[in-house]
Amino acid sequence: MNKFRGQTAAVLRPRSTEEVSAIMRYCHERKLAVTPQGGNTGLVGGSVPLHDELILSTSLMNQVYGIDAVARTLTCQAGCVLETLNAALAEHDLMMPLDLGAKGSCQIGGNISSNAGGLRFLRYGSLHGSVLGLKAVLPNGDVIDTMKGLRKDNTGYDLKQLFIGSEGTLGIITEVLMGVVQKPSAVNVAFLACPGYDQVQQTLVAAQKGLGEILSAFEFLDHEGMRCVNETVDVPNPFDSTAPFYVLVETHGSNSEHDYAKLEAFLENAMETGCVVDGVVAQDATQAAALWQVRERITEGLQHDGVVYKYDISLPVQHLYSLVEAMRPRVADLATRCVGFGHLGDGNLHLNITSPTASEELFAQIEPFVYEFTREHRGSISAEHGLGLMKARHIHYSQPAANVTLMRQLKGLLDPHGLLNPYKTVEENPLNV
Ligand code: 2HG
Ligand code: ZN
Repeated sequence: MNKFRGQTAAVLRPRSTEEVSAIMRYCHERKLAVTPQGGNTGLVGGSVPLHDELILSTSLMNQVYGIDAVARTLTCQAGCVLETLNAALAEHDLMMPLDLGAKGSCQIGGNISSNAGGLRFLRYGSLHGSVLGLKAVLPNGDVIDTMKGLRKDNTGYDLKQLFIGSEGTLGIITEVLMGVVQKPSAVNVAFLACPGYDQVQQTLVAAQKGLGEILSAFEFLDHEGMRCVNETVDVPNPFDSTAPFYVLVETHGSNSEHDYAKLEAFLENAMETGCVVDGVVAQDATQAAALWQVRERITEGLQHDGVVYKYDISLPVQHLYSLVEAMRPRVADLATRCVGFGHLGDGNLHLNITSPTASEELFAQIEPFVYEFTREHRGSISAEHGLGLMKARHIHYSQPAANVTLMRQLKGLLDPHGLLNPYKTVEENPLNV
């Protein structure tokens, strides 16, 4: 994002849990700080060293140990790239339960450390549910091993959960045992235009009702998001005329004709009730991929404007877009664009405001307003990207003081010298970056 610039004396590239353990033991004895780094695709600066931290890169830890097609599990090292894992699983008609735009370079260890959500969370759920086990190296070099691969195991605290979403501040994930899912033999994609946000919400309700268990994604973007991909990355609007909102609906199932008929019936109904004013259903995989491009390339498109102020907010669906509506007049004279898009089915808004160069005046219109609005509506200031460096000091907007105290106590217990990914997540950032 050209926002977080770090420096380091050395990048360490271990190949095994044992090597990571030896590194951490060494660093612990000498009080050397370490920033773990996976595919470096995060959006909140979580993998950037701030002062003189060593980088521990997981990129050489890229072995797939095995796929169990009966138990539906995959065992691998943390540095495996998400897309590579999907390619290996495809041979068994299986796939990973998560998918995100960064799939070509993000690593599974980083996905789990940041508890990445992505495009199909609606259907396959959180990594807190689909990670069945992992190995994590603690700051003192000890190895926590939860790799038994059992789906049910109620013996004491579920320790692996500590490392899911803690952004490499409590331990370094080195090996992973994932619960994986059936690769759907029937995938359908529809792209819809809606006349207003109320109609977008009604379309979501209709999709949940009419498509039920085959609904695998419900993504939305506003007209500013559409204009951005049209102008900056040459992705065309599938429709001749523009609309205030667009929705991408996807189904994953096992019977193509049956799913297609369901999707058509849903669409017909949505058009009859006026929730949808225009709609197209992909006729083949190429067309489906082209429709996905409109949604998936917004992040890249925004980058073309220069500086991007990026927010990843959880809000109740009915209040979700009012944040964009409240923000737009505040930034109108200063920003290039103010775009709202995201995972509507999960109540997750991506609010992005762009400008040619960094502007304090613009920033003052955005923060703390965006966080105050989120707190007022009982939302979360980070739905899926994490706190990293960018939002660590704002944790109070989404967590009560006693929760933050317990988090800091846990950090102190596992990492008494504060060596692992310092200044991130639950720690105050001394530089106020
Ligand atoms: C997405 O859903 C990513 O495309 C990135 O989480 C969101 O750029 C963003 O704000
Ligand atoms: Zn997202």
